[in-house]
Amino acid sequence: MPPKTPVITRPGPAGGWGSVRGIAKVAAREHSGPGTLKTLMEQNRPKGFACVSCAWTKPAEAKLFEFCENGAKATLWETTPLRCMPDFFARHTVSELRTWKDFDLEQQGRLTHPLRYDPASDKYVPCDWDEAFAAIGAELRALAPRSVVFYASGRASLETSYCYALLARLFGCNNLPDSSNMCHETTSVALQEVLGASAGTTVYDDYTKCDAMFFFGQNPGSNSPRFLHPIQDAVQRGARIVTFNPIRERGLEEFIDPQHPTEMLTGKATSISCQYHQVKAGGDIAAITGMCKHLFALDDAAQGAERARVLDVDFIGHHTDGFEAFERFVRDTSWADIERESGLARAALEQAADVYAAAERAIGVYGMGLTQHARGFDNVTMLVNLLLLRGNVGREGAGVSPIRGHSNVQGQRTVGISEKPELVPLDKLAEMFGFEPPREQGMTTVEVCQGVIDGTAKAFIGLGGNFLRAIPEQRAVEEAWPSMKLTVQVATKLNRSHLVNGATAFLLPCLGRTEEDLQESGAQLVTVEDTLSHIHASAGRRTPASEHLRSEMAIVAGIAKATLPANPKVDWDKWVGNYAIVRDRIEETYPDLFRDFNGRLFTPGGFYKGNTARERIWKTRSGRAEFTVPGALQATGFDEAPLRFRLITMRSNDQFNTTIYGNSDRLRGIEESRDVMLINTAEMARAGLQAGDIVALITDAEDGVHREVGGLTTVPFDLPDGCVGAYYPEVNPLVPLGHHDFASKTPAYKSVPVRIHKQSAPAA
Ligand SMILES: Nc1nc2c(c(=O)[nH]1)N[C@H]1C(S)=C(S)[C@@H](COP(=O)(O)OP(=O)(O)OC[C@H]3O[C@@H](n4cnc5c(=O)[nH]c(N)nc54)[C@H](O)[C@@H]3O)O[C@H]1N2
Ligand SMILES: Nc1nc2c(c(=O)[nH]1)N[C@H]1C(S)=C(S)[C@@H](COP(=O)(O)OP(=O)(O)OC[C@H]3O[C@@H](n4cnc5c(=O)[nH]c(N)nc54)[C@H](O)[C@@H]3O)O[C@H]1N2
Ligand SMILES: [Mo]
Repeated sequence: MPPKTPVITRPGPAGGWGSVRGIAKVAAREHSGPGTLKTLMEQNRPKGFACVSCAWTKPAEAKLFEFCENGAKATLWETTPLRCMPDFFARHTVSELRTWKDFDLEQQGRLTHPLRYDPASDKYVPCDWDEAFAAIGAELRALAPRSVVFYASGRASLETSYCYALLARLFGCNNLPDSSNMCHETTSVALQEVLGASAGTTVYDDYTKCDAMFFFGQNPGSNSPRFLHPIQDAVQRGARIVTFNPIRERGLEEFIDPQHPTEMLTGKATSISCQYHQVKAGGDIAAITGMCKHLFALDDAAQGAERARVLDVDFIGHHTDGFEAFERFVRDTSWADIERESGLARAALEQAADVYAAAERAIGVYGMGLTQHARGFDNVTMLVNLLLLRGNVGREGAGVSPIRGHSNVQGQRTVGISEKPELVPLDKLAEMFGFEPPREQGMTTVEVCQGVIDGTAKAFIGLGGNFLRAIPEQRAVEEAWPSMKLTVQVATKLNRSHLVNGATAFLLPCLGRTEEDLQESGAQLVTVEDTLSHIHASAGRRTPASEHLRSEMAIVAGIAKATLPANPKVDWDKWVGNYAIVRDRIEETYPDLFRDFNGRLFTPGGFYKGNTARERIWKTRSGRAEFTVPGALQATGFDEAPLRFRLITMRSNDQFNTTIYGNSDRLRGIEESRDVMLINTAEMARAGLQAGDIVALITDAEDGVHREVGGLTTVPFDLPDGCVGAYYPEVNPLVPLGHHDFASKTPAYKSVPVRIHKQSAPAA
């Protein structure tokens, strides 16, 4: 079958009627009933539930509808009346389902029964919960702890996450990778190193006070749309937004607030960015070096004219380390190198630096455009360098602001889901629960993939997520996966990762966050941490999708009880009966972060976990904030070569990670098909291509592995030279496992070296 032809349109502003239509389409497809609006109204509100979509904060003063297009889609996705029942699995073998599209799998609706994989019939068959737990426990007990992986995808609550991490450690390993290892691990490692705190330093109030925001590779229009409100407010009070992004993302250009009647009726959009710099993928280190170079020039001039300094010399002198080396690096780097590596003109970078120099308070915002590179660490620390030059860390209205992805991904790390034992208070756990916690490093996501390929990983427990779709080196990992002894997936809907199984395999359906979680002491609350480090309670109220579902907490406890020897200090049944007891344990483990945890659950806007860097307490090696000299000017980790392109893997506003809601990338004007390759017209000519040509992308790496994804339609698109774009997760087989950030091992999904192979001309 020839690939479906994409339809190219002129995209409207972010928000507006387009977003309302987007919600309506998903509502129709999910057969949402009238009760759903009631559920939506409870989203992100005090006493309601925390959105299952992104990690943007839930402000103290909620809007009438404190949800966005994508949050609504995520809720409708979870609350669908469609059900994926045992009879469905009786009709389809697992091999057959493996040929289905991701979209069609999830479209079957919510999973309803615990299922065991039966290799004889190649089908999933229903089983009891107790039977499942007993079998999982027996398999686990027979395995060496370090061969077992406990993956988490970033949604499970703080309570469940704490217990999950404890389960792994009581079992004997630190193999606790999570989706963060493919996402913001770069942030956790880099900010910890240079600021001594692994999370962003801003709070909501800072957005209302800043004079400028610098956006590096974060796309709020698609990925955190509620963030557009404070951005719009900031613009309207005169703050300036400067964006660095290879793609002109609509949400950073124009926004119509869908909750503002006049804006909706008049179609009057707010212009967002005052400057938009289409940096080359991987060109941010050079771009920021250029900005810093101009700041030094401005500062030299100010000193010459005896005007106020441009650099915050006081801050630099009292609070930072490594300034001289950094200054030398910037002064020694030539504009020619900066222009070549960033793809931006000197004048453009000077303009960006002028806005920065004029802003008394500036925030640096970033996302996957910085973290998912071979030199992601240098990307992040360069942004910090820029902020440090003018003392923009630890001050009101200023700071560094990574925007996290999954709704509780930051929180999972906070309460112990980490493969890095040094980040976890192991001595405290030892004392609380009377055991000797494992001290050796656990596996990151990349190391898990390697472990599956080389046979050292023998069991995989997935607390949510779609691991096999989200990872790099997808084909080799998928091929090796069945040689594992045990695979267990805890999920709400069927996905690809459930269709490739170990010798023993279970698919365990869980409650979603919108659903009432009834336990012995009554309906339970859970908690999550947002990207601004605020902790919120979340209460589901809907009737569960099936009476056979269990909460994630109960499933983790079920596995734990069946696997671990009895421990009088860990009463799993009591904990499941009342999650408040687990919160007490969390508070006992992390007394500084979770003081009076149960008492502060309903603090408007959540309660703040705190951040030492925000208080200018630097828990770094030098005891100061660190300036860092990057290892190279470009972040791609590979050399230029003729007709070698940098592939940017993209998300659309009609997907949440591997969940594809539909084929409409409305904000980029690409409709009907996701099987596309975006490229600019000059590069198209250089590569001998025409619009509509069907092409394959082939990874341009000299490691002897052939990686290819074909059937992509060539679409002319405004991208920088040398770059092509295609959708995640479809092109994940192209990403080599070894292509990751050198410091954090976050896969370098935003610059994959590829060649283009023309397969055929467009169908007439
Ligand atoms: N609707 C929706 N919302 C989501 C998600 C989703 O899939 N769909 N996923 C959630 C998750 S888990 C996450 S982590 C976040 C992700 O949210 P973001 O951090 O926004 O991630 P991406 O959209 O992958 O990439 C961000 C931007 O980086 C740009 N970019 C690519 N390469 C470069 C570069 O080299 N330099 C610069 N400066 N920019 C670059 C891209 O053009 C894109 O606009 O969103 C969360 N929210
Ligand atoms: N090429 C490329 N690859 C990427 C990225 C990229 O930008 N480019 N981004 C990376 C990033 S940032 C991330 S975070 C990862 C995402 O990787 P994952 O977090 O592993 O993947 P998701 O697609 O978010 O997982 C979706 C599945 O989660 C399950 N689920 C949904 N809700 C719940 C729930 O409440 N409980 C449980 N137990 N299960 C639930 C459903 O079964 C659903 O199918 O992908 C990474 N991969
Ligand atoms: Mo993410």
